[in-house]
Amino acid sequence: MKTVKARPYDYPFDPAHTAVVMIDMQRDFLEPGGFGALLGNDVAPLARIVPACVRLLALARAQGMKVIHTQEAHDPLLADCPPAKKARGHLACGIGDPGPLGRVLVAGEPGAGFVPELQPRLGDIVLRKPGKGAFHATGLDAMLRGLGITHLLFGGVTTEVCVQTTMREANDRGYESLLLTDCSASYFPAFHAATVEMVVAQGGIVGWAATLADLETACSA
Ligand code: TIU
Repeated sequence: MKTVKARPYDYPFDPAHTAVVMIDMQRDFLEPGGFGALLGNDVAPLARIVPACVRLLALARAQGMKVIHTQEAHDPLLADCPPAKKARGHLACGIGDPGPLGRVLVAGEPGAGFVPELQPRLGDIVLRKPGKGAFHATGLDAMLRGLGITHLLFGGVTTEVCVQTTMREANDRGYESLLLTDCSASYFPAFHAATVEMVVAQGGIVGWAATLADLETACSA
C-alpha cells in the first residue's frame, strides 16, 4: 500500500489495483489548429503540463500500474456524434469538418492522435470515447472491473470538462479517484483551480487532489 499526502486527507492505494487515466492528451486539444483552438481557446496552458504527464506515465509503469489513454474522437461517419454536439458553438469549422489537423475530432485523423511525448506503449489501453466522460458509451467500467482496478489517478485535459466529468462518473460507480493537479490543465486557469476545489470540497465529494511530487514521494516510501 502507498499513501499520498493529499487533499482533503490522505489517499491510500495499492498500485496493483490502480490505473493512471490520461485524459485526451490529443493534438486536437493541445495544438494550434485543433478542436480546442477552433473553439476560440488559447492552447498554451495545456502544452505546459506535458512534461509532468510524461513523468506520471513513467511512474505508473515503474510501479506496475495500468495506463489508460482516453481519446475523444468520432467515427468517420459521425454515427457516434450526437447532432447536438456537432451543432454546439456554431463553428465555421467544427466536428467532422476538414481543418488544419485533418477532420476535426475524427478517429484516425492527425488531430485525434496523441501528442508525440505521450504516445501509448505496448501494454497500455487506448479508449476511444464519443463523449466528455470516459464511462459514457464505452466499455471502461467492465474493463476496470475485469482488471480488478478500484483506484484511478487522473491527468489530462481539460480539468473541468473531460477530466472532471470522468471523475464524477467514476465516483458514482464506486472508484476512488485522485486528481494530479499539475498533470491536468484547462484553457481557463480559474476553471482548473475551481475544479480542484470542487473535487475535494465536502470531505472529498468527488475524490482527492495532490501534486505529482506528492505521488512520487508516496511511491518512493
Ligand atoms: N477533452 C476535453 O476536455 N474536451 C473538451 O471539449 N474540452 C474543452 O474544454 N472544450
